[in-house]
Amino acid sequence: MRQITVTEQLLIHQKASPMATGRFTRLLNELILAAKIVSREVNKAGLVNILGLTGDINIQGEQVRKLDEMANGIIIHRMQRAGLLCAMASEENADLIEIPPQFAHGDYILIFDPLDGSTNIDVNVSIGTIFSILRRTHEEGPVSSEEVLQKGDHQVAAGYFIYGSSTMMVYTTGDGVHGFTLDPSVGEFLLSHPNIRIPEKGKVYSVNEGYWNYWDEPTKKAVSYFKSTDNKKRKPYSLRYIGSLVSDFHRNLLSGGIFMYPKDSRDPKKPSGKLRLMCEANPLAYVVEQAGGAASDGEKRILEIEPYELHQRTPLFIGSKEDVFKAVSFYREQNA
Ligand code: P6P
Repeated sequence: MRQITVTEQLLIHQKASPMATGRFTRLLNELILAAKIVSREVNKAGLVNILGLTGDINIQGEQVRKLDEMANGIIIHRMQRAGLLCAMASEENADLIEIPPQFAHGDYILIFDPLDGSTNIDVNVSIGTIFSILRRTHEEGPVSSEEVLQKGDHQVAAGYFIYGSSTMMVYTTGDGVHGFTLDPSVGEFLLSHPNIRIPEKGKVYSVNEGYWNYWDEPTKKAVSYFKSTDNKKRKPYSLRYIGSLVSDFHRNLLSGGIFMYPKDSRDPKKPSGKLRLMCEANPLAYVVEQAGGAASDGEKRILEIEPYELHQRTPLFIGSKEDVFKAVSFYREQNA
């Protein structure tokens, strides 16, 4: 197959959307450069002493691992100099990240999780970078928090990089979902998965069943449904849970299935579950809907949630449309 680079694909999209300008293409290419550098560091992590903990605790109250910090620093350094952003927000940083005055500014906002799945770093399980791109709502001046706290339906683009057996980039700009695989010999992401469509219904469910005793009834009914049989017509789903959101999501996007991170009663400070709306749920919800799937918090589409706080969390049911609708039906029953 003729090799198509991301740049070519973006230019095709740019031609198709008169609104798109070369600036957006440049923005995505800057992010790709940052991801290539992160990929290089992740892939040699075992050889250089950058595994393990830094001893710091991030805004999420999680221990910061050296690769987390490194990835966060690389992305911030590169994207501050891209001349296309007016602000950034990272899962690792409590507040908005300003663009220093000495660098050119643009009207895009980048929200990202620099290295999701970081607890898996030291055991060589695939991890990833998740990104969401918004456009500011005011013309100029300092970026206000309400310009950043836009609902997921307003995203201009979203996607992720997955650092696994190969490094891939999967993204959408509202014109379908496309997957690219990094060819390290030329340092280019080449189109490997054009127009990804998630199967309407899967055979896999992904959830941490260890939290069973902390779940509410609708969650228990949903999980019980996926593992049950029904007078032999319906076989149970298989449980696949890597504990790395990007990896679990990517497998289900390509092969079908549902990923669930419901709310649970373990931590009263986190009543809505562990995953973050702005830098995890929103970007993956945009990708999955563009691929024909669905994403819900149990009551509404993830992309309809009006954010009130940069690091707010949300329950997440995401994947094949029929499976998500089935899971959500148990919440609807409860609220009926
Ligand atoms: P648990 C990784 O820390 C992460 O944020 C996601 O990548 C992953 O899906 C989830 O947490 C796993 O959480 O509570 O099942 O260990």
